[in-house]
This record gives sequence, structure tokens and C-alpha cells, in this order.
Amino acid sequence: MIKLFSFNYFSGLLSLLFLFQSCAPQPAQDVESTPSSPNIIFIYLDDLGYGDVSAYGAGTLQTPNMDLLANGGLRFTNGYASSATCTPSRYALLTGTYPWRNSEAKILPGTAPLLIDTAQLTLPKILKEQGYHTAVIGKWHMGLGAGDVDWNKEISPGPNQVGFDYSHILAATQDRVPTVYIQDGKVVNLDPNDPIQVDYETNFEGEPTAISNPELLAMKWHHGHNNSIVNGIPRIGFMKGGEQAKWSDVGMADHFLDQAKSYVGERAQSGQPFFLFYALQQPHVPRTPHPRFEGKSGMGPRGDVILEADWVIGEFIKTLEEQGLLENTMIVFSSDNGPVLNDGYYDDAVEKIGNHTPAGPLKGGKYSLFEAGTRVPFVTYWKGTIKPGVSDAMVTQIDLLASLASLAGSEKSTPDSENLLDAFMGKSQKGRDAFVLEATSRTALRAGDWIMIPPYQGPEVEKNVNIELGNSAEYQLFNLKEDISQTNNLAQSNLEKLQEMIAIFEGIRGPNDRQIQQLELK
Ligand code: NG6
Ligand code: CA
Repeated sequence: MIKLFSFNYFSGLLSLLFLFQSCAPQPAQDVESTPSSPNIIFIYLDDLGYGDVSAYGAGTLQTPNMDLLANGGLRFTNGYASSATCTPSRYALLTGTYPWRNSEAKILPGTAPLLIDTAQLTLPKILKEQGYHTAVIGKWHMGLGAGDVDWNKEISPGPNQVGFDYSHILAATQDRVPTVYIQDGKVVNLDPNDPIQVDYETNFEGEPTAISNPELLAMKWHHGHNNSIVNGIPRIGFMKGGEQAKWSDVGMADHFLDQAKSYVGERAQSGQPFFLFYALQQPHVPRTPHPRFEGKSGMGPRGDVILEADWVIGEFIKTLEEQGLLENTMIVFSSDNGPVLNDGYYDDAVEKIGNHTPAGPLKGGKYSLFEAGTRVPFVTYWKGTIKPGVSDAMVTQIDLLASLASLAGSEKSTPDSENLLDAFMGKSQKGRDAFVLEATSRTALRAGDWIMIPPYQGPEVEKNVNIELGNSAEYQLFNLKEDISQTNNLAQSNLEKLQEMIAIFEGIRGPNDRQIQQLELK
């Protein structure tokens, strides 16, 4: 058994060095040969795994349009989301800040208040200052309002108060109420005579739920997801009213695609550069492919919605091409966290997976501290400017803030975001040295080729989702270059490396932080 290392002179010095490094202003990148102020688009999937994209070479699913980006751009093999769940990842992406610095950055209910402080620096704010028009279309899941939202009035603060000129979103997740689209703070198609009410604690009298009226269900729940029923699908949370405003689940992909296409169409006419955060809902549960894609993958709805998302991406790229935008647009393609098969509904994802490997060679999945939780497909694509290739540089979604700010001519940054523009442009193979990843309020350190997971209490495997979480009574240490699947724990045999990793980890997180986290988990 390895003892916890106490704060000593060595780790103290390292902490100071780290603090100094992370607070020091980052030098501006040399972007002389890079055209400035291109349009910037994030195509951001929800729960898409490292092995779900065929260009990543692992699975049996064919994703030709995602491959078009991955093979025509720079495909990162060490690209990380900041967290193994959605809300913290999205928070980090937009704010350039480690999600574990904000104790509220956890999977949020649909009634949660806005997670980003309206005074906080965000990437869309920086880009706006640089003359960009900014928009978010798709899944938000970072809270709305101040905790007491009246869904029938203007909902604020929200995306439009943290840097977006335009927003057309779903509030939380496809499996959480309210099941309506919200545009610039207003519920779309709301009938004032049929007001919306939402509650995550108590049902509204007389409203059917998955428990009271199982005969109304078109999709069965496995765990959670047994509150209000919308379109035959049981959800998380209770909702009443708003009949006319409710979205069509099978039409959601087309809906957001139409939105994204019209947005870029309008912006192309304006001549002003734009930033679009296009956050697709697939393949998160409930998986509801349009009938055009039903049965197409042979893997059940999870495979079908990935093919649907792939088609959507193809259509969207076609639009960019038609509008003459492709040569002047930097596209970042990634996912908010790793894959999961059974995430709460009976939808054949487990039964029909066949030989497909959503996590590729990686261990774990969504919710996990192991690699598949946070290492995701990560591609930068810019026709004619970024040379197609593969990069092994360690890059994270937190770094997009400083890097894209730099691309747009701004030196603004945050202490956590590193300016890796040269790596994103393929001009350098040098990425980050160290990164503290997060999974359901636990953290681990990736530094160089190594990953160190501190001891955590809790189950080794989450039984419902059947995913190895990374919890262990012992420290875990893996050399990812030699052991990408994390099968060989070297903590006992390489004490020197372990000690070095703990010192770096404590330097970033602070020496007492992990113990506090552990107490919270009990
Ligand atoms: C979990 C849900 C899961 C999914 C997840 C959020 C249950 C039992 N599970 O709490 O289905 O909604 O939250 O996923 O309710 S995420 O990708 O948005 O983080
Ligand atoms: Ca997600």
C-alpha cells in the first residue's frame, strides 16, 4: 500500500512553479502565415466515443462525413474533453476554465440556473470583441435563468448574456424537461393559453408519468427516466402544458440542421466573420433517429443516430461549400465526453453492438476517469490552410479559448487555457505538458505519456451503465504510450514516477483538494 505523500519542499516548489506558469501571460502565437479572422465553427457531438468515428480506425460503423473532416484535416489522437460528462465539459469549452474549479459544474437538471457567471470571460465574448457575430445552435445544458425560471416569459440570463448574439437551443438534454426549443430566451411556438410548468421534485396533479401510465410508453426506461412522458418517451423531470411548443424527437436533427444552414447562409451574405457553436444532440439518449435512418446501422438506434449525425454533418459541409465559406472557416469537430451504451433506456444499444467498439482501444467510457471518459474524437479542419494529417500532441477543449482568441487576433486568455494554436494548425507537434481531467467530481492527472489516478472510494464498475469508473483503493499509474488500454498499473513498480505525478497534480489542484473531493463522495 502506498502512503499519501505529505506536502514537502519538493512538491511545494513545484506548486509554486506551476502557479507562476499558469498565471503568467501566454505569449502571442506567430500567426503571420495564417489568415486572420476566419469563421470558426464547433461541431460538437454528445457522447460520441473515440472509436465511433471510422477515421479513428477502431469500430465497424462507417462515418464518411466525419471522416471527411478527420482525414481532410488534422486528426488528434490525444485530444481531450475536459470532463467525462456534459455540463462540465461545455463549461470548460466556453470559459477556458477547469470545470472542477466550479463546484456547480455537474450534470444539471433542466431547472438549474445559468452556470457561467455573466461577468466571466468566455470564448464568444472574446470573439465578439474581435468583430465576430456569435451563435449557439443545439444542446446547451449549462443552466438558464437565476433559479426561478418562468418558462412563459423571457428566460434570462442565458447564452445571450454570456457572449452569444443568437441562440436556438434545447435547455438541458433530450431526456430532460422542458422538451421545447428556446430561441434568444423565448420558448419557440409557445401558446400563451397553455403555459409551461416544470418541476424536478414533484409531479403536477393528474399528469401521467412512466410509473403511473406505463401503457403510454413507446420507449421503455431502464434506470432513471421515469417522470413525465413526452412523445411516448419517459423523461427526467416533470412538465405540464406547452403542448404546441414541444419538439419532435425524430425531427430534432433536421431542425437543428435547418437552423445551422440558415444561420451560415445569412452570415455569408453579411461579410462579417462568425462563430457558430453547433451542438448536436446525438448519440445521447433517448436515441430517436428520423425514420430515414431507422435500421440503417444494424446496431439499433445508437448506431442509427450516429449515421444520422454523420449525414447532418455532410449536409452542413455542403452548405458551407455552396456558400463559399469552406476556405475561410476553421472547423473544430469533437465530442463532450466518451461513449455509453445503456444510459437509461432499453434501446438495443448493448444487444446490437456486434463488433463495434465505441471507445476504440480505450478503457472505460462516459463517467469514467479512464481514458474513454475524456479522450474523444478531436479534429481541426480548414480547407486549404490546415494540412491534412495526424497529431499526437496533447490538446484539450479548455485550450480552444486561448488558441482561437489568438487566431482572431486577441491575446485574452484564462489561467487554465493554453494557447496551442500552432498545434491546432498543424505547425507544431507540441501540445500541453499536463492536464487534470475530471469525471463526476473526481480528477486525475495526465502528464506526458503518463496518467495518474488517485485513490477514490466508490464502485469499480457502475452497474447500470456497465462502465469501469476508475475507482480504486490504490493509486493507479499507466504509461499510455505503451499501454493505451490501461491494463498494467505501474504505481507500485515506479514509485519515482508516481511521486512526480502526485507533485504535479497537487501543484495544479492544491494539496488538500483531493481529500475534500473524497469526503464529498462518501
Ligand atoms: C444522467 C442520466 C443519463 C444522462 C446523463 C447526462 C439517469 C439515471 N441518467 O443522470 O441518462 O442524461 O445524466 O448526460 O438519469 S450528459 O451527457 O448530458 O452529461
Ligand atoms: Ca454528453
